[in-house]
This record gives sequence, C-alpha cells and structure tokens, in this order.
Amino acid sequence: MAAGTGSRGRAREGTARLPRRIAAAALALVLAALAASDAPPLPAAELLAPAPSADVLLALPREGIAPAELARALERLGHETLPAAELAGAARIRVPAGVDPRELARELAGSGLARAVEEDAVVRAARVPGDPLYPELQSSYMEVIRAPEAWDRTGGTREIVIAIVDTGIDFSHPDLLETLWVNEDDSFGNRRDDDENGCVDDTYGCSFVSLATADPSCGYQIASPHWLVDDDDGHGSFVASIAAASGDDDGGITGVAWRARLLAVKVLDCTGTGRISDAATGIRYAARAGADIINVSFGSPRDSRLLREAIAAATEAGALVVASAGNEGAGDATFPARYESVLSVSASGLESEDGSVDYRRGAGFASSGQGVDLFAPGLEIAGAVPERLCGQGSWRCRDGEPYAVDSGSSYAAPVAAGAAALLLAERPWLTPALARGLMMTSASRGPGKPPILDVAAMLDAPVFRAWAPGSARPGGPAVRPPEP
Ligand SMILES: [Ca+2]
Ligand SMILES: [Ca+2]
Ligand SMILES: [Ca+2]
Repeated sequence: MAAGTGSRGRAREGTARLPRRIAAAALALVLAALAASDAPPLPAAELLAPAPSADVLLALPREGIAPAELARALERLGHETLPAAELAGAARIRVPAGVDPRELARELAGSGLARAVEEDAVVRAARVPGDPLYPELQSSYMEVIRAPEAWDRTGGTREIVIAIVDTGIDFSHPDLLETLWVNEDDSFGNRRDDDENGCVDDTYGCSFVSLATADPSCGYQIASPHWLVDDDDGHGSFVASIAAASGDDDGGITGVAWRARLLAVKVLDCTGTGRISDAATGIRYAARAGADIINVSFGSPRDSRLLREAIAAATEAGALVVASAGNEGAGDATFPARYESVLSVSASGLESEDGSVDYRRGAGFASSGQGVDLFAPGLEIAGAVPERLCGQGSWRCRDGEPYAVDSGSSYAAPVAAGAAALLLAERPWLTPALARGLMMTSASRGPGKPPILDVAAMLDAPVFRAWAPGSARPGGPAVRPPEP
C-alpha cells in the first residue's frame, strides 16, 4: 500500500506541472520503473474475465490517476482507447479483431495502471411495450414475473396457437383482431365440415355449446351454431387478451405473448357456464385443430373420466393444457387443473394495507392445496372486454374504453399460457411434459412464498435432452430439436 500511496503523490505533482501528454508518458514511465524496482509490488489488479466475444474492455485506474490520464497512458502503450465520460471512472479499450479479449484483459491488469479490468458488457433495457395502459395497469405484475426481460428476446410468434376454451372471443376488439386463428381448410358458410375435423364451418374457431343445455336467457336458436364463437359473456375475451393481446402496438394493453394467435373454442354459454361433455369436446377439438397450448380457465370440483381422457388425448397430440387451479382458498386444485399432465396455475396477488399488491404471495381466494403447480398474477389484472358488454354484468370498463381490471384464478392461467407461448416460440420442439416441467422448475421461490412464474428464468432454463430422432413434439411446428 505504501508504494501505491507514493506513486499517487508523484503522479499528482507530475500532472500539475507538466503538459498533459508528457504527464501521461511520465506516469507510464514512473509506474513501469516502479514495477521493475525493488519497491514492494503494487496490489494485483482485480481481473473480471471478459466473455470471448467481448469487444470493449474497461480499465479502472488506480487511486490518484484520472481515467483520462489512464487512457492516454494506455494509448502510449499501443492500445486503442474509446471515448468515455469522466464520470464513468474508467478508460475504455477496444479489443482489436483477432485478439483474445481475455489475453488483452490480463495484459491490462498486469500494466500496473489499473485497479481492475473487466468487460464493457452490453446491457439492455428490459423492453417495455408501447401499449398506453401498460404502465398504469400492467407493469406491476409483469415486472414480478420478469416479462419485460423475456420480451427483450421474444414477443412470441404467430406460429404458436393458444386455444381459449371458454365463452368465445370478440375478434372485433382492437387488441384481439390481429390475433385471429384462421382455418383455411373449412370454407365458411357452406354448412359442411369440409376438413372433417368434427366442426362445421370452423373457419374462425368453433362452438360446442349445446342448445339443449345453454341458459334460455342466451337466446340461442340456430340449429347448428358451431361457427358462432363470438363472446357473449366477456370472460373468454378477457382471458384471451391476458395471454395474447397485441403487444407494443400503441393500443390498450399487451398480452404476455405479443404475437401468438388465438383459437376461439366456445364451450361456456352467455352466463359463463357449461357442461363437462362440451368442455371435453372443445379440448379434443382444439388439439385436433393444432393448438400448441390449450387454456382452460374453468374448473369443477368433480373428477371426470371423459374430461381426463380428453386432456390425455390433447397432451398426446402435443398440446400443453394450462388450467386455472380454482378459487378454493386453502382447498385443492379443481379439475381439470388437478390432472397430472396439466399445468395447474393458481393466482398470486395479496393486497397490503397501503393498497399495493404483493404478487409474490398467493391471493386469498386462490387454491393452494394439492395439485397446484405454479402461481401467476391473478389479482387486479387488466384485460379486454367486448365493447358492447361494457357496463353490463360486472364489467366496469375504463373511461369508456373496452378494457377492465378484474381478479380470479381464471386470469392467472392465461398469464402462464402466454408465457408458455413465449417458451414454445423459442423452443418449439418441447413436449408438453418438458414445457410444464421447465415452467415449474424455473419458478421463483422466496422463503415462505409460493412458486411464482418467472418468464425470464423459464426462457433461460437449461434443458437436458435425451432425444431420439423424430421425438419432437407431435403437432408442433416442423422444427427439429437442436443436436445435443
Ligand atoms: Ca371443420
Ligand atoms: Ca365449411
Ligand atoms: Ca395492445
């Protein structure tokens, strides 16, 4: 330390008296002489090894040396420096083409001029979408699940289809019209199931609400209502928008997956209720239509063989089923969330006394017993509402805009479904079991806190592949897994 103090004193006097360029040269010479003399050695510079791809290094000067002085001294030693603000407190050194940045870092660390050498690594602002309601209504929970960091990498892709098995979707909504799934194999309006997939005229989705069991107040009259997937309750549109509303488009809100497509499968009537038989049919249809992810934001306390077999068939066909675990409090997850192959999602979000919401804690109403795999935000979640339903039922839209804030585990499931769409956009070959496993193991877990969806960690999670040729996900895009 004594030698260091001495050299600092000399350096200061030198710079005060001499013109700058000469001062830098003198400084370098002094330090070089010091290093070669019998004086106690300078403390070694801390070396934070740069990545092999590093193109700029940072040298932090020893105490008493100004960054600009260090830069000039390094120039004299043959290094190319780059402009740096005085406040940065470091000199920036370009790594010449063909030079190993680790070698160069060691050389700089050994120069005796720097107290530390590291990479001037690239940092990125976590991407925040331009949707106007995002900052006020969505950022608090999107940040907890680290969606903005994931959006730096992907906003999803139109190749990935999320089926919303629910009350239908209002595709005339400005934040949903770009997300429409289209089936070109069944021509619309000819009353024939041209592609023989079990649904007549399902060009834009399919309804399996049966006239016999629908609530009379819905006024369903058409003999073959398969094509009528319009949302007459609002629940399905709200759920759909949470998963995949158009993002970063200067309108309304953003979905977790900005670019995924939505397949509307209507199994719940205008009162938001339906039958297990219709739900099972809808799930089978969604898988057959090629859905990569099937969101089920409803549940029943009763186990059902029919529903269980439909889930098994959908999983077998390559679709990840994501279901809400229900609003049972300390109770167990409802069905179908409870089934082993389904990603069972409960709601996080606990309001504290100051009115803020802690999305790292389970919601008071959320199921937290057996069969819950993961928690995702489900309290005070923003979503799209069909404009004509604003002010009806419980929909209180914002300032005349077709958006509202609502709570329930129904809304936690599509957060996870959207996240799954981002995961499959990056790794389309993941089987449902692998995707579910990755989402569970990458969840963040604080002491005494439930596992919370972590979208950024999910995208970074390592996958141990044991691939046999052709073992990629059935029904997935024609992309092979990378070689191990
Ligand atoms: Ca059809
Ligand atoms: Ca047709
Ligand atoms: Ca939007």
